[in-house]
Amino acid sequence: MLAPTKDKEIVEFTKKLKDILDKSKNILITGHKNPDGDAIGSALSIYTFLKNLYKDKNIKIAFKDKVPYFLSFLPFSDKIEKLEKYKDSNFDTIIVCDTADIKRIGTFLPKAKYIVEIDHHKERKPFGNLSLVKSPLSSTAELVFEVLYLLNPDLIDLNISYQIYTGIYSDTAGFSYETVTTRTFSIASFLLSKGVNPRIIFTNLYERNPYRKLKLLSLALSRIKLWEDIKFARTFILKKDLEKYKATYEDTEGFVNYPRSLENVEIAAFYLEKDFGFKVSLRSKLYFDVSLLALKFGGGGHKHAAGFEVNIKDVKKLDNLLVENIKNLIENFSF
Ligand SMILES: [Mn+2]
Repeated sequence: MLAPTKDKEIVEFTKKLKDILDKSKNILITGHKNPDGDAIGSALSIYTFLKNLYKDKNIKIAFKDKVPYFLSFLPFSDKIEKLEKYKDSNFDTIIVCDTADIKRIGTFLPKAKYIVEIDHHKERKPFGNLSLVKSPLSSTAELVFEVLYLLNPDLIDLNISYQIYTGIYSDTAGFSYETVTTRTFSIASFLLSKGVNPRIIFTNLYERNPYRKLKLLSLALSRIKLWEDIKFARTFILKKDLEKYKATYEDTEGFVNYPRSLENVEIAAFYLEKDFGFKVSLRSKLYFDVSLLALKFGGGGHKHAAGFEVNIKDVKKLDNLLVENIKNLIENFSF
């Protein structure tokens, strides 16, 4: 049997959260825009748990954007609504998962007496009146698991196990980051004991690519540019490419991993053209902290995965800006 965490902060938070939830009639669970496996997995697991715990409360789950196709296999993903629907609503409690800054919600948050944050990002702008933040930590889903397990381990069913496992798995690229600890594996082991089939999760996350995505990927691969001196590689996708293949933004998910996979590359970027300019995803392989690079452009994230948005419309200009900033960081941090 897995022992519940003894972490004082988590234990204290869980007590306060239980208090708030007991008093709440209307509860909303949400997370950041363009939601990933961790945001959706964390939020869905809380939703499912609270539905198991309270039969008489009004519990909703909503995001700014729709659930990406590779997460639609998750139990109750069909319950996820658009946040827009609740913009004039009043909730007793809103729980926000995996969100470092209220701006990352992507839209207005409805009114609430209590705003609860659960997150694992290092650089944050706190916005809630009750928060639990642990960093470094594999995922928000791991933190949510600790809280739910403290609340009542018997309520963690197979549905919740799938939701949590997916959150941890996708935020660690399949348990491959150094944020993965022996505790992460103990939790994964507990989830497997509930009946999770890891193959189902892997296949849904990574082996449901639409044909158009691979066409788009071949274009992205053909555009990889490498700066050997600073171990940097990047690629990009433009709006007109998406139009050509009738693809959407979510079809570019994971593209940044290809320039990173090059031998001798430490830092990788993927530029995705948007109306305002480019959304830039950053990745590092071993030692470079891309969250520092993202911060220079008003973004953020983690050591190995970060991002920012910029209103530059020219790829070359963006290249030059990134190269210059990487060079500066390398000097400062002795690469
Ligand atoms: Mn996360």
